Amino acid sequence: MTLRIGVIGTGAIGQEHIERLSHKLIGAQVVAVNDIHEETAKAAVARLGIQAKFYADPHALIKSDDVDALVVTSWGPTHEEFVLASIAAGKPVFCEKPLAVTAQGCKNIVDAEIKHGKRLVQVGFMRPFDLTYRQLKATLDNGEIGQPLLLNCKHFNPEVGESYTTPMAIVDTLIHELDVLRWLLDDDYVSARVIYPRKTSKASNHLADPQVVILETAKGIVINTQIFVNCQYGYDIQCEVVGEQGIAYLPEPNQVTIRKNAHVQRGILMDWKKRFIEAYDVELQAFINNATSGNFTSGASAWDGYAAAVAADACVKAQQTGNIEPIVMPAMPIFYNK
Ligand code: NAD
Ligand code: ISE
Repeated sequence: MTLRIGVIGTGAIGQEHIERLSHKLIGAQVVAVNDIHEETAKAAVARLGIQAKFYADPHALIKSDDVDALVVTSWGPTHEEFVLASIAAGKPVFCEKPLAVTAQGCKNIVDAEIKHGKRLVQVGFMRPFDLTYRQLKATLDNGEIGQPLLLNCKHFNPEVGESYTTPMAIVDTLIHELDVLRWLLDDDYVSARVIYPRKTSKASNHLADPQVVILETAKGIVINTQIFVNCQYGYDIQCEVVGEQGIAYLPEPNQVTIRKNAHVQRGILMDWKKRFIEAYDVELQAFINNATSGNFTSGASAWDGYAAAVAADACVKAQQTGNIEPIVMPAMPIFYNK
């Protein structure tokens, strides 16, 4: 069976996902697209050489009998509306992060999914599918460095556009760490604090950059994450776990090492698309398999999206107050037990 997919939002990651669904992965076909910019959607369809109908109305696309499942890759503030409409139509939906821009928005989705009675939602948190994070998790789970005590992480981007603001460092960027570290440590967060170091001259007036977020978990692990989205030199994701018996580092992406002219050199990626390219492939193949079988056995759930958003809300508050803000995570409903 071929899963007929409708894509809402044909910008950067929308086009990446359409390409992998159409030309790389197995069992799916993109048959419908929507974007508020009609020309963007039509140009993407032409460039990628696919047969997909343009729908001016995203809700008509969601309801269409020609569409079995949805991929939502529009701007974050639109996600809640489109995911709720997909659940109302009883159709599986892959939604890029964030699931919704507030914890309450994610909770509305969780409630709708539970009411529907069957899992339909997968969130685009791809890092748990990434080989390097899986290697790091296996090292921790094998007890190779003993109990984890302390983490030092970095989420660095070379630059961001003018529309990027201070809270986006949390809801757009740190949200990946909020998801993957909860999975890596099998733990939940209990508090957050944000510190603003000296500001880079490369950041706009409406962006504090870099930022340091300090999270504490229920097991007492302290996580120090530096977010620096105008670092200039590369797209650099780092994670160092200090344990009772040693330190484990997230492996660097594979790059050739060159020894030349009295230097040892290794490249650093500049683009998020390349750093996690395999993880995006695996997560979307998982979605095709989940949606086709009707059994969501892998990938981030709506509850995972909600958990990250609860922590993100506290981090945004901590940005504003300068205080240590509590993170109170309700117990997971049995519905989401894996
Ligand atoms: P983008 O701006 O390149 O594309 C977004 C597209 O959505 C645009 O074409 C825009 O016209 C369209 N759009 C906006 N409002 C719409 C609406 N109401 N109806 C239909 N289309 C609408 O942004 P992007 O970088 O592709 O990001 C899209 C989403 O994907 C964001 O939520 C972002 O956080 C997420 N993202 C995730 C990753 C990841 O690593 N998982 C990477 C990049 C982006
Ligand atoms: C982008 O929105 C993503 O989600 C990428 O994974 C992230 O690392 C990048 O910083 C964001 O802009």
